[in-house]
Amino acid sequence: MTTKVHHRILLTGAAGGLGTALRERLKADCNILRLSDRAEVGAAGAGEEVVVADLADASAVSSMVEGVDAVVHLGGISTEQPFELILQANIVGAYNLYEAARKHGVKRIVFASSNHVTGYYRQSEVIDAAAPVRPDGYYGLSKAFGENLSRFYFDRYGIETACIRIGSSFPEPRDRRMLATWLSYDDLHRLITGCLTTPVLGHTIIFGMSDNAVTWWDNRLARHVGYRPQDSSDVYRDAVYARTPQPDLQDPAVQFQGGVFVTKGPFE
Ligand code: NAI
Ligand code: 15L
Repeated sequence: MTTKVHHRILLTGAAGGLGTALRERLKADCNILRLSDRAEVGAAGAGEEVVVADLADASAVSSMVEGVDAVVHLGGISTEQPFELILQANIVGAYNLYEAARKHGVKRIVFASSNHVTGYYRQSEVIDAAAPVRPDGYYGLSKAFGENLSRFYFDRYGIETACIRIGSSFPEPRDRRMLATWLSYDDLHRLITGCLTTPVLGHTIIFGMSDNAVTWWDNRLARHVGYRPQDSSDVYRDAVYARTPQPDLQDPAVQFQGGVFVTKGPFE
């Protein structure tokens, strides 16, 4: 058996789509996988622990984090929503997580950021991690907060974080936009493993996409993570074109990288 870099890893958002997809895969990266969510994740299996916690509850988050070596933080609101919902889960929740990590000596975190941090770049632009953020809503703003929060905790306390700006991680690309943004579950796991195991991570922003021919994102500033995607949206291209209409180039959802997220709100 190979030696695992981390003994116990905490996976937040374990009841969600990506949490469910990663539950088995992440067992290769640790001896004990602690699963947490405010929703039901089911009984703990072999090599698993379950801790129910709302990210907005600082005391519950502290207990959730105590005793873990690394965190894969997926928990939170994952779509554009009214600010109050985003505030509690994604902003207060991220603060609670990093405070708990500081108090309990956690040294490395993988943070599920999002392409919506830069959703207002155009689909005709290619950006890297040094490009200024251009969030496309409250959700994207909350992920930008998480990126800055984690940079502060690295600069001040040395907690290393990889902010993965995940594109669209689903079993298959659903539309033409996702031919550029798609990230397979296996590639997501490869990317997280790279972030968890690279000897020196620092504070790193990396775009989470598979090896898609059409891309808006350049990961040259994160080569030290050692991520080599093995899947590609290209195999779905003909099928996606056949079942989706010709795009309207006047539609903001077609102009901007954030897609339909740029059309959500206001919420009054
Ligand atoms: P999801 O919505 O399926 O899962 C999120 C989980 O977080 C849910 O199980 C939910 O119960 C939990 N959660 C929400 N608020 C919480 C709170 N206050 N306390 C505790 N748990 C809470 O989302 P999905 O697709 O699994 O995404 C996981 C993460 O990756 C999210 O942070 C999302 O923003 C991010 N992401 C996902 C992308 C994708 O394509 N699936 C793309 C970009 C980012
Ligand atoms: C996200 O950040 C969302 O969590 C996910 O549900 C998708 O909508 C994805 O972005 C996307 O941009 O396709």
